[in-house]
Amino acid sequence: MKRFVILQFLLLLCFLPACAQVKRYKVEVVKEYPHSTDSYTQGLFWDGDRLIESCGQYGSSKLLEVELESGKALKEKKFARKYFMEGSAILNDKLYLLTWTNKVLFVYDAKNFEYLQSYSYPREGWGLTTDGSRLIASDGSSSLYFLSPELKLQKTLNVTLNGRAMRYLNELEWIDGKIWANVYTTDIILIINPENGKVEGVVDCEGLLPEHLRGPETDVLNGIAVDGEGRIFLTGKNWPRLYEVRLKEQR
Ligand SMILES: [Ca+2]
Repeated sequence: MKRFVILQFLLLLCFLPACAQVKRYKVEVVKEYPHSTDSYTQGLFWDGDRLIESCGQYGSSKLLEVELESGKALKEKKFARKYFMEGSAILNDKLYLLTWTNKVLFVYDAKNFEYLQSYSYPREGWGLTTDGSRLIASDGSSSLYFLSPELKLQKTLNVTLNGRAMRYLNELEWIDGKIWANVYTTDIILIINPENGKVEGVVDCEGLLPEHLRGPETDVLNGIAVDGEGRIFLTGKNWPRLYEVRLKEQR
């Protein structure tokens, strides 16, 4: 699948110059921080001055509050082996945490990670973010699902680039009125218009984690977070680094 997805993107990128409304970006590293190679990143976001990360895999799924400068966990909640945790987001002081195929979404107290409740969840859980009033979830397809805080489906958004459905949408982040989405198995992040689902920008992060920092455990780019000052942070599954980046538009 990986080869097919990359090929799909290479083809699309070739045609992008003819499509003026889709902007192309690369990323420039502003600053780098340590990131735990034991963290299979599925969700990453800021809650005020707290950096929150949810991590997957059976047997090592966890929810973390991370100290940016050291990469160390300030708070950690581990989960039973049967759960594979996915994306997470905080809305109205509640932390929502998706599971991949367990068909359940857990809700915790945002401050102390104490369990509050759970909802049955009909889709696969991949990425999660919020626009401040609704949750926005991905499930690995080209659709994004807008949910009320009580998990009622309010809108389904089909994401397209030049008219073609963009599958494998993964970790999400609401940045400046747009939805940013990692595309699973690629170094690509899409910037999506939340009204019509059109991709307005393609961010190529190839080379962000240099070869000499890659090991056998290093997995794909996944993890986008923006802080209150608009600084953007990216990492990947089991990456040894978390990067603050800025976009560089390609002409
Ligand atoms: Ca995120």
